[in-house]
This record gives sequence, C-alpha cells and structure tokens, in this order.
Amino acid sequence: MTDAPGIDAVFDLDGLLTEDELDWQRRVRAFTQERIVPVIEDDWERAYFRRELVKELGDLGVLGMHLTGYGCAGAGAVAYGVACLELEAGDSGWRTLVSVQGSLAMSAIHKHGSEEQKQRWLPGMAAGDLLGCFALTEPQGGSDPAAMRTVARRDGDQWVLDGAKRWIGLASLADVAVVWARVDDPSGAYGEGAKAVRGFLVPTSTPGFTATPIEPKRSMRASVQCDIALDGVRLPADAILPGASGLSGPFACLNEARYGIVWGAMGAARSSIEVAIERSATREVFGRPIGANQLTQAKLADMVVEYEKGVLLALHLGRLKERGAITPAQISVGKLNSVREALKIAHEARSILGGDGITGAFPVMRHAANLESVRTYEGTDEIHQLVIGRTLTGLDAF
Ligand code: TGC
Repeated sequence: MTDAPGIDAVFDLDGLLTEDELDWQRRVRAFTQERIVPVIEDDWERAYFRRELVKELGDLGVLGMHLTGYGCAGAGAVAYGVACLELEAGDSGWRTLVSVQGSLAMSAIHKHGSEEQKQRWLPGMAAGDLLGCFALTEPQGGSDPAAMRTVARRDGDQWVLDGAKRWIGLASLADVAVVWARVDDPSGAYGEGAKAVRGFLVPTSTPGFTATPIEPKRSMRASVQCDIALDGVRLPADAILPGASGLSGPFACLNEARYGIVWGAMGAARSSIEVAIERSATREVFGRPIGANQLTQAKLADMVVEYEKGVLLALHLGRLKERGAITPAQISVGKLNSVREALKIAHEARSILGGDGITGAFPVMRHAANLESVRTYEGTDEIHQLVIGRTLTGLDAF
C-alpha cells in the first residue's frame, strides 16, 4: 500500500449515507475483502463457481435484502445499492448472483406470487439454502421479450411448458426457475387475449427441465450462465404466478435488477481506480512515479470525475426509489451511464498499469471483461438509449 490519499480525498460519499447504510457498507465490504478478493483471480481463471459463498451471503443478509418479510432484511434501496457496489468491487459475478437471486427470482415471487408460493420459496432463498433463476431471455435474442416463443399449454389441471431460454444466470445450480412463457389458452382465462405472458415457478428437478452452462466464456468466468431446455415440463395448476399478466410482470423485476447494476458497476470502477492510483504512486518511469506525470493525473482525474458522478446519480435514484418515485426511464439513465463509464474507467486504469494491466496480478482486465456482460444483460446500451429516447420524444423507435 502507498500513502496516496486516494478517492476519498476528493469526495466523501460516506457523509451522505445513514448509519444503517454505512453498517451494510462495512459488512459487505469486509465480506468481499475476506471471502471474495483472495480467491477471485484464481476462480475466474479456472471458471470456478464457489458455491459455498451462497450460504455465507445468506447469513450476511444480502439475498433479497430489499424485500420485507419471509426472512428478508427489509433494507432500503440505498443500502441495497451500497451492498451491490461493494460486491462488484470484488467481482461482477458475485453481484450478479445477488441480483439474480434477490432482484429477479425472489422479487418475482415477492411481487407476483401467492402467499403459499412466498412461504414455500422465499425464506430458504433469503437464507441461501435455495437458489433461484429468472428465465426470460430466449436464444433468438434478449432485447425483445415480446417475441417470446416459449409456450405454456393448459392440459386438464396441469400446465405443460415447451421452449428454450438462454443466458440464464445460475440455472444449472438453481432449485427453482421463474420461467416466463406465452400462455396458449384460447379461453382467455389466464390473461387478456389468448397469448398473455405469464410467470411459472418450475422446480428444476421437474422432468423435461434441463440447464446447461454456456462455455467457454471470456467474461463472468466465476459465475454460471446457462441454456435452458423446456421439453414438455408438466406443472401443477398452482405453479403460475397469480399476480403477473403481461410483460409488465418480468419488466417490474428487471427494474429492480437494473437499479442494482447502477450501483454495482461503480464498484468495478472504484476497484479499477484504486489500483490505478496505487500503481501511479509506486511504479517509476523516467526516474519518477508515473503519477507525477501530467497525463497520468489527467486520466486519474477524469476517472474519478465519472466515478463520483456515477455514484451521485445512483444515490439520487436510490433516494427516489425509497420514496416510490423512480421511473423506468430514470433507471435506464443510471444503467446506461454506470456501465458505460465503468468500462471506460477500467480501460483507462489498464493503460495506467501498462503491460502489467493485462495480467491476472491486477483486477482491471477481469473487471473490463465482466462489464461487457453487464453492458449487455438487463438491457443493452442501445435499449436504454431507446427507452430514454421514447420518454423524451413520445415516439417509439424500437
Ligand atoms: P412495452 O409496450 O413498452 O411494454 C409492455 C408492457 O410492459 C410495461 N413496461 C414496464 N413495466 C415495468 N417496468 C418497465 N421498465 C417496463 N417497460 C415496459 C408496459 O407498461 C406495458 O405494460 P401493459 O400493462 O401496458 O402491457 O413493451 P415493448 O415490447 O415495447 O418494450 C420495449 C423494450 C425494448 C423497452 C423492452 O422490450 C425491453 O426492456 N427490452 C430489454 C429486455 C431486457 O432487458 N432483456 C434482458 C433480460 S436479462 C435477463 O433476463 C436476466 S440476466 C441476469 C441473469 O440471469 O444472469
């Protein structure tokens, strides 16, 4: 370590947080430093998912931490965001796990499930004893869920699901999959029109459900993303989520996950900046530390400016969310900005590290590679630009 004052010398985010939020920050940061950082380079290199950490994350209270009841912590939106930032400072894959479990799978059950479904699944998921996944995206593309082909057919008092999903985080490890499918029910009893999109809770042990990890990946290597095949998956009538009809059901969950990314990506950015500052003070070229050069200082300054803007935007969105006043277009602004700027910051940090920056001795290439996934899932840059564009103009350009 060096004596370089670091990011906090310019700007003190902590002063804007409550005691409760600071407590979450301290605890999740300690977990990340003790349990993720020491092993992540090796895990990432070997494409190894460290399953035992899931239970530890449950014990820490971060799985579904922003939900209330059913063993969930009932934390505020900013506390959840801060936790995402700290986890992603370790690795995007671990923040992704918390997003998939808490913001997507648990949130779908919490928002749209029956009381019985909530009692059955949520306490075990909050504790980290059960894993969930969220199966929306299909092989033909993720940007247009309205083109969904997976079908749920009513057969007597059962549902039968057929179709395929792709890029589904944790699917091969999950106990339950939240599967979105187009209901083939001419009676119209399960949604206005015969083809409403509905959610189903599918225990992954159900015959006909297969999840296969997608390999090899050059990103998110310490995490698991899968193809899912649904071949005549038979479910009881009460497997349907009663509270969601239409695409607004899954989109409401995507809002939660996208919000977490607004904060999380800034964690990868902070980690990249910290290592660049450290290196600037210790690496000497032309007889002095590289941080004494104007070009290096300009890079560091620009990185910190974007980091601070990103965190302030995340905090603003968090406070709006806590008041119930956040809109999807605002979340799009945050997701677009955070991931785009975090990627630029990681690349700039790599340039400050020189050749060493491409090695596994430093985290920046891992962050940059992971952020390519984060940039693509939960709405690409282009999708968020078009959501913002539609809000600005009132014109749909999809
Ligand atoms: P549109 O006509 O705009 O909307 C259809 C219905 O949905 C409602 N809605 C929303 N509700 C809540 N939150 C939002 N953000 C919403 N956006 C739309 C809307 O009000 C409407 O409701 P209703 O009741 O009137 O029917 O639908 P559209 O097809 O025109 O939407 C266009 C677009 C591009 C915005 C949408 O398709 C979109 O967001 N596309 C991107 C989808 C996406 O993010 N895909 C990636 C999924 S990532 C994933 O599945 C897991 S990744 C993590 C992992 O598993 O590892």
